[in-house]
Amino acid sequence: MLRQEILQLLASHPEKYVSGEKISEQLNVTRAAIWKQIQVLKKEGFDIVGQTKKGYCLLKTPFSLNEWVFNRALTTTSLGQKITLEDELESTNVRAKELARQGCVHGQVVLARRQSSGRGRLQRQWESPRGGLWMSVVLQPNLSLADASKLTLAASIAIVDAVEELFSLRLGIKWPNDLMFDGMKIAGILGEVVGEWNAVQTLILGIGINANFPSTQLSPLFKATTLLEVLKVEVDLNILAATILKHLEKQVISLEGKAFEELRVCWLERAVSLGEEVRILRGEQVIQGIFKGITIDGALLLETEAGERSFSAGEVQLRPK
Ligand code: BTX
Repeated sequence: MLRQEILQLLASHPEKYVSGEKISEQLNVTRAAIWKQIQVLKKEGFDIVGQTKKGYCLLKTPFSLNEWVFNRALTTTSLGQKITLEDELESTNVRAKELARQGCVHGQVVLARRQSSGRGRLQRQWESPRGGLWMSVVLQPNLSLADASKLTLAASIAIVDAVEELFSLRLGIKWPNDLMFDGMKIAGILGEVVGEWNAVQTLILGIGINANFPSTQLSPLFKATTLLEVLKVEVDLNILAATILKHLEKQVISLEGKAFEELRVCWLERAVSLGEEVRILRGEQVIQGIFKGITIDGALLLETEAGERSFSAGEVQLRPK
């Protein structure tokens, strides 16, 4: 596509002007056609300056999701090699499931700039305004159904590590897989198995990060924050997505190598409320105890007056005391 070729050419001359004549010769198109495409790129958020005698210079790429910028940031070998990017989707998990049923590849990524009906766990709603990172990854790893919950643990670790690498910001994981900053939710993960696991072995990993918007755009009932509020600057969603995928790919590979105990330890190092008194809600029932850690499958270990008990993520909710 001509636009991508123009970008490629400009990006290969960082901070330099490339003349319209040179672009026109190399890409075999008219200068008017180039000018037209440059206007479209500017609308997409590319900061390109044009000077009559010098030509065009690419100053900055957009922070909003853009396929070309995302591909340039990607360093993985399996995750994100194929992507679907839409301006708006009902839910990236729903689209990823459709693609999985049609037989898409391991590592297919679905991205949307906003979701009209984003979902959380247990059919809860996930508010997804423009400016967030709403992404689903289709995983067909060499693991069994029993190990599906380990992949959501791996995703939490990947998000913490990516945010720390890019912004030197340390998030905490609230069991089972909410990402917190200062007691407020900043990201969430929704893992869903598609079809018969043993036949197709597919897990959709939905990742939602409150990034470039203020938390006033979310319901005031949520205890939520965003990267924009914490960092005071907007972040490049393409680099954020690519860095999460890099860390996730590393985790998936080590899980396939059966490094389960390493994963548990990594998760515990990033967890919040560990060793603290917490409440577990099971329907109407409230169980109190000390949060001791997690099992190899991600179940929560609670030390209660009646001894140690374990709870799986599907059945209970964790509340700090
Ligand atoms: P969860 O069930 O742990 O959290 C959902 C709860 O979090 C809601 O009931 C609400 O109280 C609160 N909440 C809703 N929206 C937000 C928000 N933006 N920030 C903070 N708190 C919020 C967490 O579920 C899993 C979320 C996964 C979202 C991703 S986005 C990409 C993919 N597509 C999709 O539909 N879901 C996933």
